[in-house]
Amino acid sequence: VKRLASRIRRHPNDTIVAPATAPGRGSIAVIRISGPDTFRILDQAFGPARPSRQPSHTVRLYALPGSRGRLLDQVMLAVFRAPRSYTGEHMAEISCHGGTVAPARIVARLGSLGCRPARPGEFTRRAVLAGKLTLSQAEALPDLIAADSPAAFDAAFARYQGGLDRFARRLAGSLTDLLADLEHAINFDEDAPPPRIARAVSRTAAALRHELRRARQNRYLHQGVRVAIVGRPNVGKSSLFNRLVGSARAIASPLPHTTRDRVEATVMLGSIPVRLTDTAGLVAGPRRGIGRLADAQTRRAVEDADLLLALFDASGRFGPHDRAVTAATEGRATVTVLNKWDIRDPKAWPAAARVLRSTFGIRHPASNRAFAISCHTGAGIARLEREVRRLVAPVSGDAVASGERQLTALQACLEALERSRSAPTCETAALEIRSAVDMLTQIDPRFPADNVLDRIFSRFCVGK
Ligand SMILES: Nc1nc2c(ncn2[C@@H]2O[C@H](COP(=O)(O)OP(=O)(O)OP(=O)(O)O)[C@@H](O)[C@H]2O)c(=O)[nH]1
Ligand SMILES: [Mg+2]
Repeated sequence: VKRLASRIRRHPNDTIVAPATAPGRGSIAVIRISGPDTFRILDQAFGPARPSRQPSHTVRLYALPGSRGRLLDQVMLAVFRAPRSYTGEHMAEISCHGGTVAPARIVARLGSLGCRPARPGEFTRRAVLAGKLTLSQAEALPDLIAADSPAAFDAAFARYQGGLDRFARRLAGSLTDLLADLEHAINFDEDAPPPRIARAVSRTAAALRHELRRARQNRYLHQGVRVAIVGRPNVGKSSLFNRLVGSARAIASPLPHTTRDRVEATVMLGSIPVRLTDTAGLVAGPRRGIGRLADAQTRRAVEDADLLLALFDASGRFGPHDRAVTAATEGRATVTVLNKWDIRDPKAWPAAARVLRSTFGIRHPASNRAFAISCHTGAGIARLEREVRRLVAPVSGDAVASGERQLTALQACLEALERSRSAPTCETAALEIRSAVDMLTQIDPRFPADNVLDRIFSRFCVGK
């Protein structure tokens, strides 16, 4: 009852109006109106023509009279009766002449007859409250509209079509089955979760981890990806930066500590905008003065980056400063790069790839191959670029999530599953799995809280 009451209270009953097309010159502009008084207001606005008699889901041509007998504009009117409309309410769309005058006049006229100007995203907000769209579907809309490449559009459209709802439902279903299984084990007084359940949890966690990776990568389509080049002083970071950017943007010199500030440039890798950062060299041990400031900048760049290029010098031996680099990149998505391959020291680097891993125990989730390059001759640069491209490329097929809210919930779900894997007893494992299911249901709550709705719809345009 409480839920119902809050739903009724929140269910708006005023009638809203807004232009749905971008302002400026265009052949037509569309004005939307939604709410219980839609047809009363239209009848008053359109005079004897009486749009309330127009059948639902039809379009008619009207001359729209103004207040003093003059015509405001000639328009097409599409009407939609509740509940078969975008918002679930009575709705109409007026297509008038584009530009600034006609739409403003019509909105003002409808306003004078009792409509309120809609807030950003308010039509979609009503659609969500009426159960026409889930929150996740609604959240895909701004990305759909802002997409500036076909790949970005397709990814957002897949989300708009409800990919996440299906994924979350499937996942919640299999976790609920697991819970039943666990409760059965509890009844039989088993201490630790039986191996078959542990295996099933691992499988589910792996599927979720895979999906999260896809989702993060699809996010790059909209937001771009941040790639930072790190390495000890003088390994050729600025030289690589210039190679990748295609011009001498950063100063490269034989002296160590040439670069102090972060230097940034954006390059396109396929359909993905890449924000590339050149950093000051990392060294082992404490630093003073400008060095310390430079070091702080570099560490911030490392933290901000989605992908790191860890650069080493193949012409010399791996030293303590390199160890500072491997420490900084440990556990991060990193591509290992051996530069100065043209003057490499075969004694120091017998083979590029596996050496770093086996000798120094570097483990990077993104790539376990090392790339030999020369910024002087250009050798290996194209291969390195291909690898970066591969790592940040959008995943084909419809990745299901990519809003911050969904990613956070899926990540929390994954963490609960991981905790349940190491749970000592059936009871604690069951507790964690139950909280994992809760995280999934939070993604698309049937009755979203007002502050969640406010945050989401503040990103929308008026009229959407
Ligand atoms: N032989 C050879 N020299 C290189 C290569 N790449 C860079 N260098 C040289 O190495 C020196 C250092 O290059 P930078 O690009 O300034 O190195 P950095 O890592 O940015 O150095 P800091 O900013 O001081 O940390 C320069 O003299 C470059 O010309 C390469 O592939 N082969
Ligand atoms: Mg430099």
